[in-house]
Amino acid sequence: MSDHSETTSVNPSFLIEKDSTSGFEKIKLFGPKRSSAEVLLYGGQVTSWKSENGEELLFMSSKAVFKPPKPVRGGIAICFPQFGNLGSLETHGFARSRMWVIDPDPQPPPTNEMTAVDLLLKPTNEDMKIWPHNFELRLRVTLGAGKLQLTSRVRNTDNKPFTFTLALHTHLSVSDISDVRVEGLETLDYFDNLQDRQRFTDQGDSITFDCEVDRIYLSTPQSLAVIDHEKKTTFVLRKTGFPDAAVWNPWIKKSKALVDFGDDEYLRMVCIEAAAVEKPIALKPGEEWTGRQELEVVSSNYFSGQMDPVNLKGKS
Ligand code: TA6
Repeated sequence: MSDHSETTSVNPSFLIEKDSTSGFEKIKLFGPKRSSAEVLLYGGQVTSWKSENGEELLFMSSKAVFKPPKPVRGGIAICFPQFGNLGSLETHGFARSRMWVIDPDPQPPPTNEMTAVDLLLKPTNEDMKIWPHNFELRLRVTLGAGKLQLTSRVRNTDNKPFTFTLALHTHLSVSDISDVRVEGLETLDYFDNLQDRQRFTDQGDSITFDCEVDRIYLSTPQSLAVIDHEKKTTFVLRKTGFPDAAVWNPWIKKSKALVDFGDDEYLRMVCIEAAAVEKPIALKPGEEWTGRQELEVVSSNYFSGQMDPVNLKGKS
């Protein structure tokens, strides 16, 4: 996101700024050293996560469009109440193209040196026409040393049950997709969006990329790893409440077809997303569901090979 912004108000742990390029209000969280995170009130979307040395860790397309109701291409978007395009709603639901508010009733601030902001989305009357269920969707974005946590909570505030699917559409910045490996999904079943969402079993070693990959892995482990060989860094994704995980790289042809995506930007990004898709989450009136995704960036030699269940089998 652009650096030209006007500060509109300051909270002890975060800043609310208006980004003069996009015109959207954004919240900026500050962490140790030069680490930071930015979240747009539009879509409740994380658009930046910087490491302690100030390096941007998330991918944002240089062609992203900041014009509602178009979703913003990149960062971490919330796909709710529908992930994908199988239901009656727009692809990935409407939460990422609505204006959120700062939660007027936030949870207590985090301890252990972390800073957080709590956001809230409730349906408008228009939303109720397309998805006739009353809900409160909360997102807590927490920044710590080398870590970014997103905690999503869905409460059924209606008088009838509803079901939903949800994913945290996470775009990681990588140095070269042909030198990236995803570990932790080996031997699992997945839906392949490139083959009419048919179900397959992964036969491979870790996932590498030499063509478009668009899969939803099912019943996955809580910890996954994205290893960037060139940078010698690994993103560790730890999730709770999210049984599935989506993996996507558009590769050459799809990149050229997406108007809000640079033709060669597929080289520098990969999506890995905590998701609840195969089994929609059902909530009775008054019930609340929580799903959390934590991203941590560590040096690669710490993780390489440790996520592969084949290797793990030999380990106690
Ligand atoms: O998360 C992967 C995916 O579902 C892919 O199917 C691809 O369509 C991607 O999302 C793009 O979604 P978006 O609506 O952000 O263009």
